[in-house]
Amino acid sequence: MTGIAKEKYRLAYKTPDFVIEQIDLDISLNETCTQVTATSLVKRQGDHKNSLVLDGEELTLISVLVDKNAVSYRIENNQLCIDNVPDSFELKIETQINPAANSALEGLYKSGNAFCTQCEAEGFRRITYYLDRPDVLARFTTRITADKAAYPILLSNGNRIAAGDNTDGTHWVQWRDPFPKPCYLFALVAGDFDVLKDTFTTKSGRTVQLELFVDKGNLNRSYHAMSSLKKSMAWDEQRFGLEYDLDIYMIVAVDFFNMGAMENKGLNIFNAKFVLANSESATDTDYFDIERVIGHEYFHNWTGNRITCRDWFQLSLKEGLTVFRDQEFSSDLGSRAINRIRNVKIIRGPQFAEDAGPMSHPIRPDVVMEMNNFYTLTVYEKGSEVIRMLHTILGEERFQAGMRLYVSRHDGQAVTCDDFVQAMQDASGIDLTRFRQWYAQSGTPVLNVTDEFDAANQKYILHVKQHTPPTADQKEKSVLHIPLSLALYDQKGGYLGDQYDQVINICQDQQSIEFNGMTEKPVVALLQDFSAPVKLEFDYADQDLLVLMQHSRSAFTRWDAAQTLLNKYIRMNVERVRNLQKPELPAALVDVFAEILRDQTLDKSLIAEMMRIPSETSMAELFDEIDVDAIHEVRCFIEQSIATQLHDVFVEVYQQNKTIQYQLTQTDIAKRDLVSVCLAYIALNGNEADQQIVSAHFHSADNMTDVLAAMQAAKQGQLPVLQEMMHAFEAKWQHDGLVMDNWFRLQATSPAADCLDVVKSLLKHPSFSMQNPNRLRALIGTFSAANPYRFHAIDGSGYTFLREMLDELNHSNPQVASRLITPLLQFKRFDPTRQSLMKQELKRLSARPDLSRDLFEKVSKALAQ
Ligand code: B3K
Ligand code: ZN
Repeated sequence: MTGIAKEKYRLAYKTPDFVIEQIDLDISLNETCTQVTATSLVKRQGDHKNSLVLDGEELTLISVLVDKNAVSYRIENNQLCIDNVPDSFELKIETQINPAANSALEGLYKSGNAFCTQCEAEGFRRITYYLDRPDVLARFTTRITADKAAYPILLSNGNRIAAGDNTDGTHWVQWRDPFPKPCYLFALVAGDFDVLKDTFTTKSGRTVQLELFVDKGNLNRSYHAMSSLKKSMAWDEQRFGLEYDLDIYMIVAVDFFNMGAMENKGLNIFNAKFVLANSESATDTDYFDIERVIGHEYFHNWTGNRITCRDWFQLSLKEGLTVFRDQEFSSDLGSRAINRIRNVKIIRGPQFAEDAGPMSHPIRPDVVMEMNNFYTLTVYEKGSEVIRMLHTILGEERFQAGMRLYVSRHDGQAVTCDDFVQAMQDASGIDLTRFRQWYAQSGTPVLNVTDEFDAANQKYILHVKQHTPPTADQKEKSVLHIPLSLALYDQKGGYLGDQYDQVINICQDQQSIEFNGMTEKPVVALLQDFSAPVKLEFDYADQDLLVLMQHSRSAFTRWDAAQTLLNKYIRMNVERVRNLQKPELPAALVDVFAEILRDQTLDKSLIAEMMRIPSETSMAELFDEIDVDAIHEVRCFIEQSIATQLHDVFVEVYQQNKTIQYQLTQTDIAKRDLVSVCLAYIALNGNEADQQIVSAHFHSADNMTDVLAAMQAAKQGQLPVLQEMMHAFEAKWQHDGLVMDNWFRLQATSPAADCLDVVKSLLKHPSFSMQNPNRLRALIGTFSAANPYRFHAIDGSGYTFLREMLDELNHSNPQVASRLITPLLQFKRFDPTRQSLMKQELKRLSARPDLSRDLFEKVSKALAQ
């Protein structure tokens, strides 16, 4: 294994022995030999004689000076140790690095022709020796020198304070960031870009320069990102009262990036996927995601940058809160219900799976080997659910008072999740003692609810029990504070009033709730808006679910009732298929779908969401042991039954909603969403006329959403027209990797028997590259995570393929490898044959003496189960 795989514990936190208050970086860029000189003011903290110990990886050390004098030092386990340093001194360190050889995309690296950096979590140590921890806050100046012709634009954090030309064809720019920051927020970019400029006037009247840098020729794809940035800045002022603080805000889009984007102070670096869009090349979902991610990184300026994490175990302090903020941003600007539905799907699907697997951890983990492994759905998405519960318990007004207190108390500090909850408690006066357990406990709690109707006394009683099953990391679980939102309806779906629409605080393992004045047994909508990230067990009668689906006041509840009803039939049919019986679907269920489809009062995106059958991966979460074949068969059966029985309705709704000319409006986005769903069902029938509709949709499309809807439909229905569409698409877009990702994804999710062979052959496609994380995710990631039917082929070929890919990526990009491995880690959920095939591949990986720390942590946890 490379490096030392040592576990770090949250409770072992110690304040740093030294602080660095000021660092001046002088960086002379060169592809293979970049010179870095770091001059820092170092101060001893507290009464001790400890040596100065700095982190550094993949560095060539040239010299170390303390107060301008050469000193002796040691390099031990990737750390530079200097003994007997003064209490306060100037430290000057010269190092060399090789950005061209940096395929891990951490630290300073080349993305195409540009230089860029990624320092979170622990990448700054690949630039220079430093106290690479988030609780050391320094003021940075950065002087960059580079060849002027190749790199006319040189960027870093803060304000540009000086620049000049040298006689050797190089030039330099110096930047100063006035805000003290941890080194993970440092950034540097050098390259030749097109730039889109704009300004934003803050609520106090300051003008901020906005600059968006994209690859040459991409300016026509940058406008949406800029308008998203301005919307984010305005929204944060309106909803949270938070104003931007520097005079300039820059965003750079790069092609090679391990994640979505990075919130470096004043200089965000983005995966181009979350910047570039025009109607021809981007889907409605791409547009939405760009706005969301631009918002997310911008919101970090306060929740992350001005107030940061004391240590990396506190990651959810900034990520959970910032995801909550970006979700609220999307909901305030668009449809709250649709946003909620999509976010809840992520929690109930992959997050619940993570919590049930070998990597299960609390939103504030206790033990970490490789920090990059903890940028998880649990820390981000469940973390945001925890913030959302606080919001539900406190209400908007008190929550905002809590935010104001948090900001005023901790601005400029590196703090903990406890500090955040304390501010919420102090501002609201609400005791959050039990609530804090959400930070400490992993796993998915189960809320078991039963009801009782006492006609004689006109009482309706709900009995609620909570428990959290043990997880891989934690056997003992305790009681949580769970906000349970519920509402009562009468048997015909009439709303019984606000007094029966409430949030109940469940704080004990068993609790009963009584409602008086009930002349008939009501229908209860439980866990409205998914008020807590829990699994709900309640034995709903079909009839009650139908009432909620058709009459609930909440769009979310309508969708949720439809899901619950579908889930009942999914469970039942998987059982039937396993017992070699034919699957079946009651006619009444299909009738309800017909009614939903025709309902003119419903939001069209809501109809689309209600008509979508859960994916095979989310269906899997309904079962302890996953039977991929039965699940596939049942899903196909349900889709096919609805497609056949409602064929004419789909055609009718398709025709009514097809948009003519592309417009990025809520109404048209919803229409295209519904049209895509209809088209997929139409393709499942696949007769001559249906194929004609799909083909015409493709050829008449003036935007990427419609193009892909046609291709997706043709793929799902395995229509002959698919070939021609795929060729046309490839011919048109092969020069554009981002757009081609859609093409790779389509083939990676094919239900066809030769899917894996096709995926393997695509590894050699000219648009594919093993170096580009977007391509890797689109082809290999999609095949293994989103095509369970083919990935889990009983001959183990899918597993071997993924392991071979991981073998290759282990060295070149361990972070991406560690993301791609997820489906293999879940082996315990499968039948014995598949389990042993999957384990065999994991064992092969674990036998490698050079396994990266990233993969080692996951593989060893999985095998230890
Ligand atoms: N903070 C970064 C993620 C860094 C991931 C490091 N492996 C992006 C974000 O959450 O906004
Ligand atoms: Zn974030």
